[in-house]
Amino acid sequence: MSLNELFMTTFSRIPEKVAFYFEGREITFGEIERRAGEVAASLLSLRVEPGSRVAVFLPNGPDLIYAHLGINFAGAVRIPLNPAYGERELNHIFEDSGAEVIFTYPEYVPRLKKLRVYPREIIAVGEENWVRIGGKGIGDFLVAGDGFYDDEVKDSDLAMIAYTSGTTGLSKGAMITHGNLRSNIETLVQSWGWTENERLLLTLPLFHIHGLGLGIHGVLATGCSCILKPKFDPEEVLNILNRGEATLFMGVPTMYHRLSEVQEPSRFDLSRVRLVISGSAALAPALFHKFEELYGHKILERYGLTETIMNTSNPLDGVRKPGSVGLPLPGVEVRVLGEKGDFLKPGESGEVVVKGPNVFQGYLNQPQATEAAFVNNFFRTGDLGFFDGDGYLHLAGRKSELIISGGYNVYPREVEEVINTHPKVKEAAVAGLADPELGEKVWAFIVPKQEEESNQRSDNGRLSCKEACSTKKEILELSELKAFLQGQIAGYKIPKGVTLVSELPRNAMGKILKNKLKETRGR
Ligand code: MLC
Ligand code: AMP
Repeated sequence: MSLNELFMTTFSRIPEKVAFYFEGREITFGEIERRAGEVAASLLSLRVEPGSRVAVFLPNGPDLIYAHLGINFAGAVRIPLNPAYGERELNHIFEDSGAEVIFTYPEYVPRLKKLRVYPREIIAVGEENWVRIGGKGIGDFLVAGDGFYDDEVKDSDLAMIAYTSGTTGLSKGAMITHGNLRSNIETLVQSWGWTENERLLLTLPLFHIHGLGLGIHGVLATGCSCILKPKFDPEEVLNILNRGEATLFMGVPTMYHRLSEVQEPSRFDLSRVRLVISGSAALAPALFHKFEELYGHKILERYGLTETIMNTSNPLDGVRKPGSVGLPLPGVEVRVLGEKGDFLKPGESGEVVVKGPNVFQGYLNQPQATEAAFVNNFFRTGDLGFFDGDGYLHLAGRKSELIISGGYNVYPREVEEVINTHPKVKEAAVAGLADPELGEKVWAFIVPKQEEESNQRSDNGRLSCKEACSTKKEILELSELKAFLQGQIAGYKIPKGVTLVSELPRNAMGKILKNKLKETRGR
């Protein structure tokens, strides 16, 4: 059964029921089916073939949902994009994916038209109508298509290409099938006791697997209702939960941190909430305990990746262990691999590898990276961890330098490459520093070009390099660097701080010693 068929069973069962409450609007399952059918029929009239790639560059809201579903209903492959992406990210994704069509808001169109590469058809999604801006001029996009969906789509067909930050400095498109997404959401619905009677409060961004593959897909698979928000606001979330309007909440640890830091948390009674779930980054045991103390809920932590959707989860009914990401989900094989390629025993640490119907098909246009990502049909997550004696997985770091800031992944190389193009920068290294709210924050260590001048001047007995580097504001202001990066890369990748250094510490092989750099920040 494809994802389309799974969702169609909900639409035909409860067409009158409200699926989404969004900014004062109520959208029924029947309305979603009608709007998605229209989008699908309209895409076909633009000669979008099954398997073609179509991007969605929209913020949270019903339009994003109609676009995503409509693309799959047409048999095409959707590419979710963060509206915060800058020129560099977008040029690469359009070039790599060959996306033919893009759904976006009219106000984003000028940004797209400035890019080196963009899709042949831009669909400007307006309140009244959806306008097609393409090679053949401007016209109405939507045609009637009630009830239309491509019922020939199979489990093995691609449903989504989700771009994940890449170690090489450019993101990679993870190819995810209908079967990957369908099997995973069915498993999660079972594991978390998620039924039609639930009401989900969803404040996650809908362009990542967490908000989309769990949140939206969960609503469409179960037929539960969802209060959907444009963004996360801790007071608003607590007020909604306090009023008993939602029974289920899912978020990243930064959200739970903010929920635990509000003034007078005793104002809020969360006893009518059934379940709160955390993932995308490590939930500190101290936060698990604090949240339980304040609100009486043991947060259920689970673990996933864009490439595999969800792998493990703490149990609904059994023990939820703080500091552990729980047990492998039914049907998902999770093992820990040793240095020699052998599977390790409980208590032994190695790389976490995953096999199952949830595992993606590889990276688009990247046969080498795909080959390197698998060993004996197991996907190498790059996460390090071990199983305890009860079969619970504990994560303990990563093989790569990946930074996870507030649940968003940032690869240092990508940020370094852009910083290195700044005229005042000689060389830059980016690392993650521990942060109580974000988990890790992006930080840049920069050797400024001026330093060479300073060195020369110090030869003449004037300003020494040490002095020049310590008066960093004179050389490169953080605000100057931020302004330079803005528009090129998404805001969450922009360093929260800069430390100017006279050189980057390296080992004998010339590799930058990031841990040593982090120590220079004294953290
Ligand atoms: C926003 N900003 C961040 C940031 N989020 N900076 C660092 N790290 C982050 N996570 C910056 C913005 O660029 C902006 O900067 C400023 O903060 C305010 O932006 P905002 O949009 O108002 O931020 P806020 O609402 O506070 O966002 C915090 C957050 C958000 C925690 C709500 O980051 C978030 O929704 N995170 C969830 C990410 C997620 O869904 N990950 C799932 C990946 S899938 P400026 O300078 O421009 O003002 C995955 C698999 C799995 O990992 O297992 O789930
Ligand atoms: P992404 O590529 O954005 O899908 O992020 C996937 C990464 O998020 C994983 O490889 C992990 O490093 C991290 N992650 C997801 N869930 C958890 C969790 N519960 N605890 C720790 N790390 C997590």
